[in-house]
Amino acid sequence: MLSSSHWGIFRPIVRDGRLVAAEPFAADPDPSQLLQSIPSAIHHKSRVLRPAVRKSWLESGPGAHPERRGSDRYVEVDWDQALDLVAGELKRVVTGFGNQAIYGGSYGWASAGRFHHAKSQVRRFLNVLGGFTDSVDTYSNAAGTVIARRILGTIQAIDGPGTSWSSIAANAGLVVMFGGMPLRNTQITVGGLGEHTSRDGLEKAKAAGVAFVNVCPIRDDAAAFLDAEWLAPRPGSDTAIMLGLIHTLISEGLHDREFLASHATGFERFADYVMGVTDGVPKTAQWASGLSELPAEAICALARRMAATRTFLVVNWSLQRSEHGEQPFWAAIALAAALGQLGLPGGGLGFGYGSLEGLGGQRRAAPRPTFPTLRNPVEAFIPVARIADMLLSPGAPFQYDGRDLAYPDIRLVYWCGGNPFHHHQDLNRLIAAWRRPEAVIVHETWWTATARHADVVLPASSPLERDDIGASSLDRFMVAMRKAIEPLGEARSDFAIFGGLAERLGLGAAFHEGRGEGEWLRLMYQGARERAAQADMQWPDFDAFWDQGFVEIPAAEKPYVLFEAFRKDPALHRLGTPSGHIEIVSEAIAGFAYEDCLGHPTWMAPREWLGSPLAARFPLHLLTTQPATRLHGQMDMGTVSQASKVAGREPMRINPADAAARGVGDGDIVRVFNDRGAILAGAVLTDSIRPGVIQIATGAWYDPETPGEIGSLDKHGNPNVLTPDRGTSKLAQGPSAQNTLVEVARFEGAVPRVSAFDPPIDS
Ligand SMILES: Nc1nc2c(c(=O)[nH]1)N[C@H]1C(S)=C(S)[C@@H](COP(=O)(O)OP(=O)(O)OC[C@H]3O[C@@H](n4cnc5c(=O)[nH]c(N)nc54)[C@H](O)[C@@H]3O)O[C@H]1N2
Ligand SMILES: Nc1nc2c(c(=O)[nH]1)N[C@H]1C(S)=C(S)[C@@H](COP(=O)(O)OP(=O)(O)OC[C@H]3O[C@@H](n4cnc5c(=O)[nH]c(N)nc54)[C@H](O)[C@@H]3O)O[C@H]1N2
Ligand SMILES: [Mo]
Repeated sequence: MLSSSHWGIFRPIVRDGRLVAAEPFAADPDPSQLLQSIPSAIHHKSRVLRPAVRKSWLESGPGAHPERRGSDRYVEVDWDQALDLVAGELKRVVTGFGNQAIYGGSYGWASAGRFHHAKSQVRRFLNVLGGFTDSVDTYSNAAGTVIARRILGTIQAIDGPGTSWSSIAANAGLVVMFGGMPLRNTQITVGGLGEHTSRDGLEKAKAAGVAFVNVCPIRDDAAAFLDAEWLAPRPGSDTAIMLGLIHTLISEGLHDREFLASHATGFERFADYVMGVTDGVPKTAQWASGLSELPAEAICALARRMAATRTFLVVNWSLQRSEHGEQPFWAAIALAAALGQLGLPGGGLGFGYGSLEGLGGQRRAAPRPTFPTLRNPVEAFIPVARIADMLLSPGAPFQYDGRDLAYPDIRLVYWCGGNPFHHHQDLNRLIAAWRRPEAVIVHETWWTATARHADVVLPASSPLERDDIGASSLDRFMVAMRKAIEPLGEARSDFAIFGGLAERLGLGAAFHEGRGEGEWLRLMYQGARERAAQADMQWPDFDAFWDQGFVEIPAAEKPYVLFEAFRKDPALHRLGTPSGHIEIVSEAIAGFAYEDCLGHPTWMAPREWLGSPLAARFPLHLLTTQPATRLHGQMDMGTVSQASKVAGREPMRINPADAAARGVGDGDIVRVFNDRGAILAGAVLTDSIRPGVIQIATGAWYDPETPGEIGSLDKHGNPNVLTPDRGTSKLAQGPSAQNTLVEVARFEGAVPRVSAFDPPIDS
């Protein structure tokens, strides 16, 4: 019997009704350490066991004391009372303000199963109710996705399939990694996975003689066995480096004029910008050196080396999670076009090979079971990371990808399967915004910070407490996730919760169509199986699949090469752009006349980076990277994450020189602060990080010293207390978490106890 998670398929070992171990799937060559955390997390004291209502709200009704969200205690109620309350609230808001007043964007990763996919469940429910204000794009890759759609006409370079590692190993001489290739991130893929292949892909490329260059503020983001050359730029300077590389290529006649003429549009005009014809500033290697602090000779040498050999560029998603985050992706596309190797085996580029598992895997496209979410009649939406702007400024205008829009007036926020108090930037600003709606309803499995800022919290069962099907488009295995234990406390699946609400609202049949969990799983599997048969894949029937535990989709016979067909015949295989070519100049974007996203890749200094005046007061650049020991905030209470804490706080990696200048020693508790807030963290000294930069992973549960208070010290180390809440630009409006300057000091006070995992319930 199997189950699955975003970090791997596993075999649950159950004793006396308790999960005692999660054994790695036998076919996985490189299973994730995160599996070890599952048993401790499933039975952790921080589970939400019963429906709970915020005290002031229960006593005084909807909207009462919104400033107590975060500090109020909770009262447990029975399911009937909880569902009556939520159904009544939904009715009140829809009747009084219309469906647009419900924000159901509900961003978040939830769990791996395709039926109990929380976000699909909440969407279907709210659509049946008449619709809701939704969100578009992701925190992962908003700027990258929007720019790639416009420049390449597809997001395949971001979402895969990308050029296979096997093609790179066989054909490339050089891999240049902007943002490294951190294997910690490839533990994960959305929807779960049976096979971790990134380490093997890298090892084979190395064994085949491929050389690696790591352009990254953090050395060990490239595995030691790669023996990569380390170039350690200032964070946020990649666009300048790429322009400097292109300048060198043009100056030395190393750019591929033929490819640029036949497959790209606008290179001449862009070249005028690069050479300084249009603005008097030639983007030389020397110029790029001034911004990035990489030696100019290293930039020139890298450009020559790239042009002289088959080169693959890996650009991680992290680079676009910053102000003007569209630019490094656009500049990377221009650089790859100038090198002229897109569509050749082992050449070109791929985004996110070090962001997720599976982008360079060798697989066949196969159908996946999906749960139908139906149509949303409400047209209002926001770019996902603009949530605080929306709540704080109803009616205010904003721009997005060529459209002029306005923020809707939200009265009710519904969250199911995500954690904005983990994922959003500038949490103190979010706390202020979160006081605006009259009701906040959250389904959660654990008492996360988001649950602690809700009015009604409904306990969602964990994946081990229900039947499901696990599948990901980036993996070859589809898995029968069979219920292993009974739900803890009174937890119910999101499907059951929405079913109960729909019944109360007279919408039961429209929501569940008379089917229970088992019938939905059968229907979803059969739909995918029929589509598979049309593609000549024979899958067992549902009962055989359920018995067998998984379906394995054979690997593709030959390596995949991104843009191969387009390269061979750009007229027949036009890109989905207006020109059909790679748009190094985009007339459409130029036409929007955004001052923060021009018609071609452009260097624009961010407001907050080591090159800005603010660095005089806050001289350290904070990178908030993905955590090696958990998935975002998930499993922070688990054994693997807990073992990584330093003095009970989230580790902060700092260069020994920066630490010495502040009298900070290894293992010290430090206060990390800027004008937006302050957190405690535990110092880890390492020369793997360049001076001037510190690293704190996301995901430590927000734990304010004074709950509910704006500006309270976070005792635990959630770096989103410190990050800025700004859109990348008017084009994508993505999150720009990486532009954060801070200062660090030894913490001298009495050390407060971490209380993030204590349920806020009076017994
Ligand atoms: N500073 C900074 N911030 C970042 C990032 C960064 O790089 N820097 N990265 C961003 C990125 S890329 C992302 S994707 C986001 C991630 O942000 P989120 O996806 O919001 O983070 P998770 O912790 O995965 O939250 C998922 C929640 O769903 C709950 N859950 C799991 N299964 C179920 C279920 O079946 N039902 C219900 N109702 N709930 C369930 C989990 O308990 C968990 O609390 O964070 C973003 N935030
Ligand atoms: N273990 C684990 N893996 C995960 C996740 C997790 O929570 N845990 N989350 C998953 C999710 S949702 C996503 S979207 C992906 C995100 O994947 P990414 O966004 O790619 O991940 P990060 O760890 O933020 O960044 C990767 C590396 O980029 C480098 N970097 C940061 N800023 C700069 C810069 O300005 N210039 C250069 N050259 N390098 C820079 C940092 O050294 C960092 O370690 O990760 C996924 N993988
Ligand atoms: Mo993400």
